[in-house]
Order: sequence, then C-alpha cells, then structure tokens
Amino acid sequence: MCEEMENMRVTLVYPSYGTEQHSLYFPFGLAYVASSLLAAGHDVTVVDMEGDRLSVSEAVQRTVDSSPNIVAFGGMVTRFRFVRELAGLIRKELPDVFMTAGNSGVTTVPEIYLKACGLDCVVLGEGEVTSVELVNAVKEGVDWKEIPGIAWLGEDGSLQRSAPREPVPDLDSLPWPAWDLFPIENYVSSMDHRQKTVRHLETLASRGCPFNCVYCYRIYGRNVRRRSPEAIVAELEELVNRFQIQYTGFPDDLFTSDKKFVMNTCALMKEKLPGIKWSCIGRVNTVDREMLETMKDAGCDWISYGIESGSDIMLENMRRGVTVKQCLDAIKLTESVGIHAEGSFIIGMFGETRDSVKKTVEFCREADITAPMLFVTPYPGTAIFNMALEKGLIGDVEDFLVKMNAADELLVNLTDFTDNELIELRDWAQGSIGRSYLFKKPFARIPNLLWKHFKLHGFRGLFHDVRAFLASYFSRNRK
Ligand code: B12
Ligand code: SF4
Repeated sequence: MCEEMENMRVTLVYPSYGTEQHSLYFPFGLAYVASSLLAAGHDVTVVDMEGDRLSVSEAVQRTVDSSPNIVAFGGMVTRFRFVRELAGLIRKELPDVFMTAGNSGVTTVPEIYLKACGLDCVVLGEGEVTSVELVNAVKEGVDWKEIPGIAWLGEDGSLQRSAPREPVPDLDSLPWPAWDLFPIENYVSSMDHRQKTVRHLETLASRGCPFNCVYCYRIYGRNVRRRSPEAIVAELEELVNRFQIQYTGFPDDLFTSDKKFVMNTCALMKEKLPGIKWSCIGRVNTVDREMLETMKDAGCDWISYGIESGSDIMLENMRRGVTVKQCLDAIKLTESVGIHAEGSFIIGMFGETRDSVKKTVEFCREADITAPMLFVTPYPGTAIFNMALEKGLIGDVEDFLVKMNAADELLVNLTDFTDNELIELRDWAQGSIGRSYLFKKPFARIPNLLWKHFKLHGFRGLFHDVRAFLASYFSRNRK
C-alpha cells in the first residue's frame, strides 16, 4: 500500500433486503473492507440503504453526491435484485465510474453479477486485501487483472479470473470494522435477533467451518482461522466504551468449533467484561457440559443450533454428521446449564417424506422448542445448488437470484411432493410445532409471542399470528 498515492474516493453501497421492517444486522464484510481501504489512505463513504432505511432513489442520490471514483456493492445474495437495480441507475448517472462488488453471492455466481449489473469486475472471496490492491491499481491506471481474487468478463463475454486470493493468515492483523462510517446508532439500538432492544453489536471471532453440510456455502472454507481471545476481547471493550453495548454475539460460521478457543475466550471475557451477555452459533456435536458451563459463566445466554430435521435419514441426506439423539441431548444439556437453546429447521430436502416431517414435529415437541421452519433453498455455492442445477430444477439463474428470499417462501422444490403439498406440509408442521410449544406454558408463552410480533410488525404482526394460528388449527386434522 503506497503512502504517497493520492486518495481515491470509494463509495461502498450496502443494498437493502426489502422494504419490510425487521431486525438490523451489521454488515461486517463491508465494514472490514471499509477499514482496510481507510487504513490504505483512501476516502471511503458508505451508502447504507439498510441501516438508514433509504429508498433506491435516495441511495442513488447519495452515491452520486459522494462523487466517487469507484463504487463497490456488498450485501448477501438475497440482495442481488437491489444491486442490479442500483448499479443500472448509478451507471446512468456516472457513466465512467468504476463499479465492482464483493460478498458470498458474487463469489459463487460472479458471471451473473457481472452481466446483470454491468460491473467492471468483482472481488472473489475475502475482500480486505484484494479491494485495497484493486483501488490502488485503478488509481495508478495499471492492469488490475493481475490482482489475485478478481473476476471480469472478457471481450467475448466469457468469465475470466485472476489467480485465487490467499486467505488472510492472521485475522488479528486486520483493522477493526469501520463502524463509524455506518449509521451505527441505528444498529446498536435496533432490535436484536431475540427481538430485544438492549444495546448490542456483534463481533466476528473466527472464519471458516470444518463441517460440510450440503445446503451451506462456506466462503471461508473448512480451514478455520481464529482471532486471539485478547484481540476479540479488546474489540468488545472498545464496543462497550464507544457504543455502551450491553449485549454481543459471534455471528461466525461456527463459534464452537474448537473447545480450547472457546474456553480461553470465555475466561478472558469473564475477567474483562463481567456485565456483558452474549449469544453464538453452535453445533450439537461440538459442545459438552464443561464448555457450556464455562460459556454460561462468561455471560452466554443464547445458542442457536442448526438442528434442521428430526429424522436421522434427512440428517444423513444433509451430511450433517450428527444424529437426532445428539441434537436432543445437546438442547437439553444447554437448557440445563441455563443457556437458552434455539433450533433452526428446514423442510423440503431431497428425500423428504411425510414421515420425516412428522419426526421433526415430534422432535420439537420432545425438545420443547419452537422455530420458524424454512424451506430448503439451494443458495449458490452449495452442494444442493449444483444438484438442483443438474436436475434442471433452477432454470434461469439470474431470475432465480432475483426471486431469492430468506427461505420463508418455496423457491425450488427438491422433493417428490407438489409445490402445494410441500407448502401445506410446512404450514401444518409450523403450526403443530408452534401450538405444542405455546400450549405447554400458555400463560407465559402466548403473551410473550404476541408482544414480540407486535414490536416487530405492529398490528399487522398480531393479525398475522392470529391468522396463522387459525389456519394451523383448522388444518391439523388433515395430515
Ligand atoms: C451473520 C450471517 C447472517 C446474519 C446477517 C448478516 C448480515 N449482516 O446481513 C443473518 C442471521 C441475518 C443472516 C441471514 C441470512 N443468511 Co447469512 N450468514 C451470516 C454469516 C454466518 C456471517 C456473515 C458475516 O458477517 N461474515 C463475516 C464477513 C467478514 O464476511 P463476508 O460478509 O463474507 O465478507 C467478506 C467477503 O464476502 C468480502 N466482501 C463482502 N462484502 C464485500 C463488498 C465489497 C465491495 C468487497 C470488495 C468485498 C466484500 O470481503 C469480506 C471480508 O473478507 C454467513 C456465513 C459466512 N461465513 O459468511 C452467512 C451467509 C452469508 N448467509 C447465508 C444465507 C443463505 C442467509 C439467509 C438467506 C438464511 C435464511 N435462510 O434465512 C438469510 C438472508 C437474510 C437477508 N435478509 O438477506 C449464506 C449465503 C449463501 C450464498 N451463497 O451467498 C451464508 C454464506 C451462510 C452459508 N453458510 O450458506 N445471515
Ligand atoms: S451449516 Fe454450519 S456446521 Fe454445517 S457447514 Fe455450514 S457453518 Fe458448518
């Protein structure tokens, strides 16, 4: 990174997910790219459609007003339609601006992003080093195609790639995310994933996951890199001092992938951050009583486990590498040490049957948990995406990306059921799970649920709850 180089004006655009009101999640990827660009001496502006609740035209206007040399889009694959729309409009206003994008969506289907959004190039994989080298090269007018980790369209329209970018070996060497460039107060004071409004901000502790689930794409691969507990805790102390957070979490691929790391991080958190509560993503075969007790002792009050199904056959189809019994044991163990265990479930995997869905419902009843049941969705880069493509289930990939959602609606049917059958089965399962959970402790749970949905969606949320309840009540005898 050249010190004598003049500043480049880079505008990073975080596209929205939709117009719906929902919890805000801080975009760490873009914030890491921003801090690396700042450290390299460039002028960085962030146009955060999500955090500032901007309309498309407001986002375009802010981007144009920042007079950028380079515009770069972030946002996960579910936001593709906005990247496409924004890129088209910005290109009209700023015909000569250099446009690029990065993130897991771009990395898995670069050709679609390049063609549909008219980008000059895209950044593949980890973006911190590549983006700095790219911006420097554009500034100097040298050939950026030599930079590792880039893809672009050749003269004949075919996808071209430079050499792959090596992962950053030492995550502690990266500057902290550039929180200040974002409307950080909106994130800190937003409702968190538990629908609570305590001041919160998360921290990335590791990158990568050693497991191999077929519906998952790991941009950081299977080789896990972890920050040192000292670096993690120092960043958390900064968040406490600067933003007065009281709650945090680790939105890593898998926070609990190494016991020693978790134990050491917890020991330091207990010592330095005694009042802070936190959550993380866990995996049922990576936790034990000693680890959970240590986590509880260090402030952990919530672990999200991807359970996905209550059928061993389905777990095998998903290459989960765990059994239903392990899932049940881990949930009970977690609850027994005083940490709330949350499960996530998906329906519609290749081979799903009525029997496997019933087993999932029974599992939730036995574990006494409830969770939204999402449709298995072949996100780009996953093994099931390739399988669905091979079977001709996806058709036009750009159209598929435009429709991409957070798996609450059926996008691709991988089962032998008709679409309607699968949707009905999901509604039935969701209703049954919800009902048995609520009616186990109705006086505590029903008001709690209504309150949460009211906070999230107002009267529309309440109406939705009542309607969903009635629909599931009347359909329960049909299965
Ligand atoms: C935390 C998280 C969430 C959070 C929110 C995160 C957010 N801010 O939006 C929540 C829980 C809400 C969430 C929801 C979903 N998620 Co999610 N999520 C993650 C997770 C675990 C970590 C993301 C993260 O912060 N990573 C850390 C940062 C540093 O990495 P990064 O974002 O990839 O950024 C790096 C590069 O991508 C690149 N980069 C990123 N942006 C940019 C921009 C530029 C300009 C450049 C140059 C480079 C660049 O450089 C960054 C630094 O190295 C990832 C898994 C993962 N490891 O990435 C899944 C992941 C991104 N999610 C995924 C999915 C599918 C979803 C859901 C659809 C799930 C669902 N069914 O509901 C929803 C969609 C929600 C939505 N509204 O869009 C998939 C995406 C698959 C794909 N092919 O793209 C992933 C990869 C999970 C997986 N293993 O399959 N998610
Ligand atoms: S779903 Fe979780 S455990 Fe499975 S590969 Fe992805 S990150 Fe790892």
